[in-house]
Amino acid sequence: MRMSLNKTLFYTLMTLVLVSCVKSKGQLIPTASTIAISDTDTNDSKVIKAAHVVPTPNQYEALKNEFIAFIHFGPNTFTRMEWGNGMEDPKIFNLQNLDTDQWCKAMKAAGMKMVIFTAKHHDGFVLWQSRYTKHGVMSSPFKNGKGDVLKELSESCKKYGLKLGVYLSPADLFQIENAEGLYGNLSKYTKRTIPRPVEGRPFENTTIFNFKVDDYNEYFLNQLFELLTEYGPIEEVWFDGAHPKRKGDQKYSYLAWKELISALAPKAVIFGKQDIRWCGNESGGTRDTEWNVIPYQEDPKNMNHFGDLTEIDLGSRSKLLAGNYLHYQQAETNTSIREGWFYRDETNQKVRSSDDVFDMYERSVGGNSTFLLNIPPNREGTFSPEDVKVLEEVGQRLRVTYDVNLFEKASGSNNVLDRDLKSFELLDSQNEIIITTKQPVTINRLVIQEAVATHSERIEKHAADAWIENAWQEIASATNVGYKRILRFPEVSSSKFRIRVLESRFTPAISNVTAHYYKTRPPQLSITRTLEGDLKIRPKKHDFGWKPHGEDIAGNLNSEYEIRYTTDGSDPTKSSELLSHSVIAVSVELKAVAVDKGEFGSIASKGFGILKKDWKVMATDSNKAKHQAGFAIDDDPMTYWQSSEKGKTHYVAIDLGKAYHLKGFAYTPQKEHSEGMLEKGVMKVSEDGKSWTTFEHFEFGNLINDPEARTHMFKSSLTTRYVRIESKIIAGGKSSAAIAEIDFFESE
Ligand code: FUL
Repeated sequence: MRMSLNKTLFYTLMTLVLVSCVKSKGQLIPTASTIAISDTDTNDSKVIKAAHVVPTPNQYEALKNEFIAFIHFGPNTFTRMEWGNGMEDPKIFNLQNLDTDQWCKAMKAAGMKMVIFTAKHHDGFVLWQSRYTKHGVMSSPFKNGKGDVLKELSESCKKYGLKLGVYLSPADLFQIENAEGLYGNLSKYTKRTIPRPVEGRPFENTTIFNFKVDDYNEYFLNQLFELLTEYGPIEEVWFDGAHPKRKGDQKYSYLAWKELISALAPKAVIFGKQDIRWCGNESGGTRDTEWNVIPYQEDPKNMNHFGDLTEIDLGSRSKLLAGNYLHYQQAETNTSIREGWFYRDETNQKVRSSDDVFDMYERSVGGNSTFLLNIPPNREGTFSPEDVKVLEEVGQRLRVTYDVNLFEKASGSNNVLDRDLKSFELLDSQNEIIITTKQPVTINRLVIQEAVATHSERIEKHAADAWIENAWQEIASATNVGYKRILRFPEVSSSKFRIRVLESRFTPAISNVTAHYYKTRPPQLSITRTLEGDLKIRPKKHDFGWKPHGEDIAGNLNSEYEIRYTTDGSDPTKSSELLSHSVIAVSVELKAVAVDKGEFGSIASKGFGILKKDWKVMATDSNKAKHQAGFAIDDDPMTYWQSSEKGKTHYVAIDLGKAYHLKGFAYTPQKEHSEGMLEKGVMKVSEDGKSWTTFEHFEFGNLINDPEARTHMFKSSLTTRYVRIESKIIAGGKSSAAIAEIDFFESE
C-alpha cells in the first residue's frame, strides 16, 4: 500500500515535471506526424493538437530541398505527344545521344537539390533495363537495346550531388492494350514473392517480400524493387493520379507498395500518398495560405487510396475541426518550364521566362511548399539552350538574392539570426521579434521560418515593420508561415525591423528570420488601347500559352516601377508624363518606358490612329470561321481576320463612320503563325462605298521574321469615309491574307 502510494506520487511528480519541461519548450503534448482526434476533444484542444503535428524526418528533409526538378522523357519526346497510347513501337525511342551530365549541370546551376525522373510514364515504356518487360529501352535503338537512361542519370546525379527520385506511373497503357498485358487482367490475389527471380539476372540485394497481390501489382512491385535497389539511393517515389484509360477495375495495393518502399528506400518520401500531396494545379499556381497540417477522416497511415486535394482552403481552423486525424502532408507545386510536360520543338513550344520561374519560386518555396519544375530533354538527349538559359538565370538570381543575408551581423535573438534550422525562439511572453542592424540596410524581401520539425506550423497571421522616422511602419503582412514564408515588399531602408505574430494556434517557435535585397528590373512594356481609345500600358506578357496561372509576374517582382510616356514620338525621359490616370490616345505616336528606381527599361512604341468604335466592316472576300473581318478593327492585336486560301486577292472594306482627312495607315500582322502577311497590297477608296478606285500601293518587308506593326504614310493626304485594304502578294508565297489590326492616322 505504502509502496503504491509512493509510486503514485512519484509518477504524478514525474508527469508534472515532464509536462512543465515540455511546456517550457513550447510543446504541450507529444508531437507526431499524425494525431488522432478523440471524442473528448474540444475545438480548442483540436487546434492545440494541430499545433503539434510535425513532419516526419523524411518529410522534413524533403521540405529542405525546396527547389527540385522533374524530367519527363520517353516515347512522347519522339512522337511529340503529351500522352502516348501504349501501342508505340519501342523503336521510336531513337535516342542517339544522351548527356545526363548536361541535365545535372543545368539543374545544379538553378539551385535545385533533387531530380524526379519518369522511369515509366502512362504509356508503360520503361527507361531502365527492367527484367519484367520488353516494352522499353531494351527494345529500342538506344545503344542497341543496351542503354539505361535511369542508370546514366543516377551516375550523373552522384557526380553533381543531386538527389534522385523516380516517377513510376500506376496507369500503364502498354499493360492495358497488349494481349498479354497484366493491367486489369482479372487475375487472382495470391501470395507472391517479390522480387520474382529471373534467370541470369540475380539481384545483389537479397531482401524478399511476400504479398497477397494480383498480377499487375506484382509487376509493379517487381519494378519498384528494381528501381529502389539498383539505382539508389532513391529519395522520392512519385505516384501520379492520372489515368488515360482503365481496365478490369484494376486496384492498386498501395499498402504493399509502401511496405516495400519503406524497407528498400527508408529515406524516400512518397508523392501522391500520405507524405506529399499535389498542390492541386499544374500551372504553378499557389495558395496565399498553404497549410501542411491537413484533416483526414481515416488514419492516413492505413489508407490505400488518396484523393486529390484541390480546394483553396485545406487546413484553416474551421477545416481542422472536421477531421478525425490531423496529418502532416506537405504540398509540391509542380509545373513545366515548357508548354507541356514533354519536349516537342524549339519554335512552337514556348519556354517560361526567368521572371515567371523566379516568381513561382518565391510564391511556392516562400509559401510553405516545394517547387517541382519540369524540364523536358529534347530528342538530342539534352536540355535545350533556352531552358538552360532560364535555369542559369534563375539560379543566379537566387544566389545573389538569398545567399546574401542582410541580417547577418544584426542583433536580436541569436536563435532566429543564426540561420540554424534547429534553434528557435519561442514567442511565449511576447508576440514580436525585433532585429537591429549596425548600419541601415535596404531590403525588399524577408524570409521567416517556423521550427516545423519540432513545433509544427502555428502562425496564422503576421506582419513585418520597419522603424522609419521614429515610428514603426508596416512593410508587409501575410497569413501562415510554416516551413518558409517569403515576404515581398517595396524596398525600405532602416536599421530596425520587427516581426509581429498577430494570430497563432499555439506558442510560435520562430527558427529563422533573414533579410534580402532582390534587384528588381524595369519590365518591358506592351501598349494597347480599347475601342473607346483608353490607353493600356502594361508589362509585356511573355509568350507562354500553357495552363495560365494568371499571376501579375511583373507586379509581384517589381512592384516599384513607374511608367513614363510621350505622345509626340520623342523618347520618354524621367520628366516625361507619368502614367497615373486614364489617357485617351487618338492619332498619336506613343512611346513608353518603365522606370525602376532610376533604371530605364527598353522603350515601347506604338502609333494609334483615329478611334475605331464607330467603324464597320462593309465587306470582305472571305474569312475563316474563327477569324472574322471584325477582328481587324477591334483594337485587339491578339485577334485577327484571316481570309480563305481561295482567290487571288483578298480584301476588307471599312466604313470609318464619317469622312476623315488621312495621312497614312498602320498594318499589324497576326503573330500566331507565318500565314497571311501582307507583303504587297493596294489601298482603295470610294465615295459611295460601292465603286472603288485605287488610291495607293503599299509594300512591307520581312514580316515573317519580324511580325511587328508597319506604317505606310501617303504621298499626299486624302479625305475619305470608305477604305478598302486589298492584298496583292502574301509573304512566303502563301495564299490567304490576315490582318490583326488596321489603324488610320489623321492629318492635322
Ligand atoms: C499528370 C500526367 O498525366 C502528366 O502527363 C504529367 O506526368 C504530370 C506531372 O502529371 O497527371
